[in-house]
Amino acid sequence: MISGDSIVALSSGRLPAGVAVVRISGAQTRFVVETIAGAMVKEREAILRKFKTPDGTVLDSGLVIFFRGPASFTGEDVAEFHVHGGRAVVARMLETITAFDGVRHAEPGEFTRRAFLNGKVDLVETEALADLVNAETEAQRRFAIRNAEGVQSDLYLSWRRRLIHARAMIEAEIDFADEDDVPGSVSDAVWSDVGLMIGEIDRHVAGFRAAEIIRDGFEVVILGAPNAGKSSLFNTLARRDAAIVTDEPGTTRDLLEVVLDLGGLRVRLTDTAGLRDAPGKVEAIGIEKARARAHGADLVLLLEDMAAPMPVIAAGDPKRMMRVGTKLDLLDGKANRGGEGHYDLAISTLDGAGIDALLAQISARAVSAAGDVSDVLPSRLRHVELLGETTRHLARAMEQAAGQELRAEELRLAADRLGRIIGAVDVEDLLDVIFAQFCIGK
Ligand SMILES: Nc1nc2c(ncn2[C@@H]2O[C@H](COP(=O)(O)OP(=O)(O)OP(=O)(O)O)[C@@H](O)[C@H]2O)c(=O)[nH]1
Ligand SMILES: [Mg+2]
Repeated sequence: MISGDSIVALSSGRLPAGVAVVRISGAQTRFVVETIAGAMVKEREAILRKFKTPDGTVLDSGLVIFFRGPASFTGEDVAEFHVHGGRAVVARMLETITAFDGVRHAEPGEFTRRAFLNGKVDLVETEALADLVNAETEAQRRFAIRNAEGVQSDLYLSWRRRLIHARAMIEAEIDFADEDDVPGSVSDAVWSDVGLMIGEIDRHVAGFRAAEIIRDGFEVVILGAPNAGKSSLFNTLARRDAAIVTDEPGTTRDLLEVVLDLGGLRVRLTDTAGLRDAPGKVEAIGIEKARARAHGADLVLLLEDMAAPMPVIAAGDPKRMMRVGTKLDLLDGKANRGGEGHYDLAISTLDGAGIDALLAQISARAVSAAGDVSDVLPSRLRHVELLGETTRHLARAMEQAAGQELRAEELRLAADRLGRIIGAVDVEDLLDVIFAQFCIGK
């Protein structure tokens, strides 16, 4: 995919828009700017120009900015044309630029891929850039921007440096084994540091669930008997009629999902089929799906109609479950029909009672599960897997019986795994997977 070609793409968002940014990167950039903008422009300054095709037809007028490589995002010569964001303007601009020899449309993530290959960003920063572009909530944005600026990479680099140092010490000890100038206390200090590092990596990996909640969302599933008011609550929280509500038990059959932004955190809310025995065929499948979804959820809202309680059995961790009594309005304010403390919360979707309190509780649980957004956390399963391999090699290196050579080799393998996370070590096989996460133009 990488070649001597220059690449061009619309790098800004959906058209039509006020302004659109067409970006080009590669050796042809200069020539394209000279031709389209009429003459070369000063570096790193926004210059207003008329943009013309090579045969002199005016395309548009707008700003052009030229970044000379290697001081650019990709490390190559880069230019941005800021044009009016009309579909025809952008189409004609792209058509004109790709008509130049050696210029073609960029593939998804290709600008960032060039930045990586030119050493401008490492792999973890690249992944964080993808997260930043896709961030929808404030927590996602804060998490992604810190990692894009290298906080996570710095942690892995510091561990890797410590391991390289440790190995150098151990190998020195091997080389000078018959001489007395490497005191035993050096290797003791090395191994105790390696032991500490295993603990540090394990604690870091334990934060992955929190990172997943920030990135993918806190998963809330609504469960309960038919007619308990699940879909009514789902619609109230979604603030639209996303699910069908009727007084007929068994209305909802499939899983329905909406995404909410609660206090800056992404929350995925799922409505499910009412749980009951001996349902019809379709409903039975729906109930099966409901139970499966609830099983993996961060929080289950177990709904019960307080005016007509129909207890259902929902297995699961009680800490991840909230009992919600519904249809409070039918009880003349007498909640807790099931006895004192039977419900964690009573609500009515009819008059809105208890809804704010419910939202506050969901939000509080999501915030506590996501932890502190400023923590440095592994942001991909890929990181967790390689960190797991790192600690396995470190644990083997700690086995005293193994002999110094083997132990030093395990240190090398551990440092290599850390290197693979940031892309400092051969990762060719990973690149297609990682850059495919991007849109075209990034
Ligand atoms: N009075 C009152 N009625 C409610 C309330 N919430 C829901 N209902 C009514 O209860 C009935 C069932 O509501 P749904 O939201 O469809 O219940 P469900 O749990 O999704 O039911 P299934 O999809 O069949 O499992 C409808 O007639 C609703 O109008 C409430 O807070 N107060
Ligand atoms: Mg329903």
